[in-house]
Amino acid sequence: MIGKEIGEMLLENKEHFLIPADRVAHVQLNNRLNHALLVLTKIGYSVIPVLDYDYKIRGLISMPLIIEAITGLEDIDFDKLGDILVSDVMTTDFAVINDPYDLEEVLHLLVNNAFICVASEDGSFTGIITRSEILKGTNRIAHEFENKYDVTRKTERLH
Ligand code: 2BA
Repeated sequence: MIGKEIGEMLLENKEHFLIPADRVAHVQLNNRLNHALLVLTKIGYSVIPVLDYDYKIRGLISMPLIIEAITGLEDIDFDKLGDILVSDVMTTDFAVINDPYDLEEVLHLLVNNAFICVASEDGSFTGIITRSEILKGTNRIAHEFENKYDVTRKTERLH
């Protein structure tokens, strides 16, 4: 469990953790791979969410998934980029949590994921929480904790 004081300090920044949906680059289920490749190349992120027509989160698409889909035994066939749909290639194995989210769960999930998708109960995409935003918050605590609290080491138990 996250300690009470540390947890409270982390939560002071809670509203900054979420990058809202309208600022998250994404593609749609029925986009072709050439469009996804263009978006990923232009924005510079390596993985982005895939949404459906109702703005629900359905998967993630990445450069390696795209390249793998057009790679044959001996060659890469770039002509296939215009034929294959994002929905055929995206991964559906990704971290998603419901809003309002539990900070402890977020911290656990970010150990193995660069970002977590956040959705409302009905699956509508709310945004993402990234490692950088959480690291900014923990960095602040590392610098400010002892300005706010008197910390004394507990005496070690004698065995
Ligand atoms: P990556 O694309 O693998 O990026 C890893 C880290 O590199 C990012 O960590 C960020 O610190 C930096 N970075 C990469 N491309 C950047 C860019 N165009 N502008 C600014 N910084 C960039 P985080 O910021 O913690 O992001 C973690 C992951 O969340 C990213 O992994 C990306 O997959 C996703 N992501 C973050 N912001 C996004 C956004 N606005 N739209 C879509 N996906 C986003």
